[in-house]
Amino acid sequence: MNQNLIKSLAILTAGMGMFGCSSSIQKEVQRPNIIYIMSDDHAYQAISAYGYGLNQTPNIDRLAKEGAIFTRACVTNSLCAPSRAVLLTGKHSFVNGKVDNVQPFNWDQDNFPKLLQANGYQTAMIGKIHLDGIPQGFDFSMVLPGQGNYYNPDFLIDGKKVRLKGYVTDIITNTALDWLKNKRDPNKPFCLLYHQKAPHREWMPAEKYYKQYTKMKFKEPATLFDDYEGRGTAAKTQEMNILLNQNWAGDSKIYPEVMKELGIKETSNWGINAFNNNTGRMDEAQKAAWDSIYRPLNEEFKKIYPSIKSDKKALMRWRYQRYMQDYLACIASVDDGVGKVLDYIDKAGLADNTVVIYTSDQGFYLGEHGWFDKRFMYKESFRTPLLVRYPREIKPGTKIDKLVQNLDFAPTFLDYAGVQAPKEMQGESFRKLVSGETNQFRDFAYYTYYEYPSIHMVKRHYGVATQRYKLIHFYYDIDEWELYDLEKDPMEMKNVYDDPAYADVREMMHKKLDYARDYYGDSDANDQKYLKAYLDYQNR
Ligand code: SGN
Ligand code: CA
Repeated sequence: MNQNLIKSLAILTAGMGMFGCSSSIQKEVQRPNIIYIMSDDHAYQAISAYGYGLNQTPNIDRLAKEGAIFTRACVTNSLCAPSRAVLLTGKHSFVNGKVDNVQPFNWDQDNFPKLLQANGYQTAMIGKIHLDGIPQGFDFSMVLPGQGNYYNPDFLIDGKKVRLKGYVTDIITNTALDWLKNKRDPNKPFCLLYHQKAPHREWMPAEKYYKQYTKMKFKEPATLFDDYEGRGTAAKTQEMNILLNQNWAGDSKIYPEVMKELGIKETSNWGINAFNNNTGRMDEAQKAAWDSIYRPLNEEFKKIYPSIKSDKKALMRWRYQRYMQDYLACIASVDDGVGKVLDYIDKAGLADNTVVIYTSDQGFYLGEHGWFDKRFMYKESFRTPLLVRYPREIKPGTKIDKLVQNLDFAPTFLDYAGVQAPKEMQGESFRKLVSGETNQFRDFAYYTYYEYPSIHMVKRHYGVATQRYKLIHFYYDIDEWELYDLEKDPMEMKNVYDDPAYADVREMMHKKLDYARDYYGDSDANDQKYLKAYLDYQNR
């Protein structure tokens, strides 16, 4: 018999009782399909199901309503390419080798799509992957080269470059829908990786949404004007400040000629290029629509700039609003795409047997501590949104507060597919946790970050988090420890590492950290190895 046609059987026994099926009834079920939806830099604060009140994401919220929301899901390394390597391999960065955005990724190593493929699944990857080389493990792949572009983007279709007309988020969604409707083999279970580029910098929204969002005003986070008192050198020396480090043209969309007129110097030497490249890809109609909104916005700015230019707070406030308008407008298109895919699988009768996941490659700062970007093990970038719907096993309205990580995706998906995870995979399946069959899960999360010195200047660090505490070590050109009490100080404003009242906690967390490093096979020698590789790469 054709291996690919063999449908594995699963026995549904206890646990089905809560969905109205008698536990005595044994039912044969097909292996589930998997739709893994991942966006890029989507902060959980910008998903309405998380309750921050910033924006509305009704379609993503459906997953929380009809399935589960994870309130403390987190990543192992808060950066794009490393996060994707962890997703695919189920191994920490220092094991899969992709520790930062610059060093190469080895596609020859094992990954979960390869294993699903070998076990009869049809697999596809559509959208951003940000890992060089030809993707392995997919029957079909259509990916953006590198970061990709928002307007009229280039794609690599099974390795061949084509330029497609339109808005990137819509193109990725339409391609995913087309694959689901017309390209896949209905006789096989499938695994689709549907990866948006949005809402990555420089936040270029679709016409429908910039028209709406540029008129909106958003609430400011409590720590927008943080002075980093109570934190260490790393928080004080980063380059992620909205006022100081966002580009005027590239990020805030101030036209270069307007900057000139107002005497504004661009923040970085690529800010104006970024603006020109992004708008330069538009065709005449796209550009005219863009200008019809962003030109008047620039005119408005010309009027107010003289009165706020020496008022740092007012400038920060203006730039924060500008940032949120474009960032959240990008998310509106992402949310529409999720709605279309959910509608399709519901109408096609696939809903019951499809695990749908929504997540981001990491979290993001939306003005907390005055920041944008990610990288730190601090809350907003360490956490990532995670919502999962699988009607056959997950009760609607489930909330999970365990420290599930992106490291756990590969083993979880293999578990759903009935495929044994290789013992080299370091994550843990959360299938039974989210179905309610168990409430046991690893009680810590281990984290590493390597890309320094680099853009945003976030120092190298590693650390361990538990539900209650977080211990971080910043190294290389400093040697500083930070300890946070997440219950008393949820915004992580006060490092209590040297507070005598926390002596016992400090010792306990050091033990946890030693345990975690040992458990995953990390060490100072690893840190030095990757540091040397990075510096060699930069000086090559
Ligand atoms: C670009 C961005 C940075 C971002 C990195 C990595 N600047 O360099 O802000 O941190 O990508 O992002 S940009 O103005 O050139 O877009 S990641 O998501 O790919 O890791
Ligand atoms: Ca990212």
